[in-house]
Amino acid sequence: MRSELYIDGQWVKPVKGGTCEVINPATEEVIHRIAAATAEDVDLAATAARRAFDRDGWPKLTGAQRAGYLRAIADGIRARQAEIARLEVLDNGKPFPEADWDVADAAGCFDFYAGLAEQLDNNPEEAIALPDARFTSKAVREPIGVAGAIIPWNYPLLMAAWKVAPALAAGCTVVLKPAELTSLTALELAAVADEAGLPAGVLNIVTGAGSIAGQAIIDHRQVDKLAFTGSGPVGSKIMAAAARDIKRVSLELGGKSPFVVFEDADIDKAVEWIMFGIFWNQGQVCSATSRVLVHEAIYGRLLERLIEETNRIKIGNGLDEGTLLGPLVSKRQYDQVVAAIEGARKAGATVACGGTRPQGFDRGFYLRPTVLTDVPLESDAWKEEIFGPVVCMRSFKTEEEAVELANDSRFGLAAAVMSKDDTRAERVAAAFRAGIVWINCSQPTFTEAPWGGYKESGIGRELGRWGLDNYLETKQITRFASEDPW
Ligand code: TXE
Repeated sequence: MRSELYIDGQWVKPVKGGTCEVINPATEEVIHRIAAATAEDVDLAATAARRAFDRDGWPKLTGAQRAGYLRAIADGIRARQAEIARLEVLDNGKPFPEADWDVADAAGCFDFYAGLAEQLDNNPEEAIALPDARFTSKAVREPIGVAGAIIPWNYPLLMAAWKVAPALAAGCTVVLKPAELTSLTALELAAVADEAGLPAGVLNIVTGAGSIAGQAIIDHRQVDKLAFTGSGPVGSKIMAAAARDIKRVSLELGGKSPFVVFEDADIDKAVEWIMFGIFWNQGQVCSATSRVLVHEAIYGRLLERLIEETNRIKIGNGLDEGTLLGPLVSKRQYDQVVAAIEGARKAGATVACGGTRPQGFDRGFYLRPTVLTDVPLESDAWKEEIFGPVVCMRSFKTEEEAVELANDSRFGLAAAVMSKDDTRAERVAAAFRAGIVWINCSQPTFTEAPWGGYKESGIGRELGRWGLDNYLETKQITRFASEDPW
């Protein structure tokens, strides 16, 4: 396990020497200490990234040359996939197969953006038709500069990949701050990049507190673009900092995503997707479908099956074979989710199952997966992100009512619909006010497809070619091409 900062191609101790604890959420043990960066370290990182961008020529490489580094990083991740996945489990608590999947996805993300970096070489210019024949004009894409990326703890390596891969592909250099709770695999990413021969200063990783190291990144004048995934309140701070310095900004914030199940849906399949949609990663998923709306004709039967299956979920240490639900990431997150369940109960909701620590677990931030019914529409449980394995269930009578309830939220990250009637499913998908819509499933995520939210769920899109756009400027070059004087 690494503990130092990775700045300008070197492993260094933080200037002020601070550290923070790494706690295994399955055992509550302190398993390691990592560097706690301060503004001084962030300044070194941002200065190195600036130099790598302005003088050392990272943006001047061809897309194919940058793609070579990205592919080497992808290969480096895959070469140590099991080891990195194990670290992810120790740090975050998620079941090993999910961590393994995340690591494979992170490698795939670097491969995907390698392909897009190559395409930048093939198609760098777009001719623009002008109404005045004496002029010709073209638009070219260029990297923004130094990107400051700040990521959360729910998908530690994958979120790093979602930011670093497109930024490097575009020709930006990066200062990345992982979440203080889960920094181990981001440091491994730095090690992999170092082994891949990535030039010094192109990728810098600073670990530490959000209010100190994170704040220093968003305030730094050498940082041109901020990319953030995390909570709404911090997203607002980042947007305010970006507004002050006119930094480019992309934000992926929380959600309270609906899942509408019509009466013609297969109940067993619906139950499977509902469970995947809210219990995967212990429900600590920004796009979790945490509000489930079921047609009244099947509500009773579906609820019964859901409770039965939920009570069967195998809870345990993420490293144990067969574990489907691990601990929540931290004591704070556990307390927050338990408080949300308590709040729901006080507001009049029924805890149909779960809501307590599982029996036999006296250590670790374990919580039984929870199904809430009778959740009042005005309650926090229905309206606010809980970010834990807690689903709110409700029935509806008509399609119109379902869509209205689904869209009645200040968030708009994801939404799902299940019906055998394709026309209806498409109609509802079109009516959802959300950036990601799933039909007959919930959560499948592809690097190729745009990811991001409507309303308070964020701004901008990650992944796919849209993710590359986040790190590119557009320049017009217009030439006076006439012999006549102006
Ligand atoms: O998030 P924070 P937290 C939601 C979820 C969760 C809640 C709180 O509801 O319960 O947020 O989680 C860095 N300047 N999501 O407190 O604080 C911080 O160090 C710059 C949804 O962990 O937003 C970390 O790296 N950076 C979300 C990152 O921001 C700052 C995933 C996220 O932490 C900063 C995670 C500052 N002033 C939580 N303060 C999703 N959309 O998936 C903090 N940070």
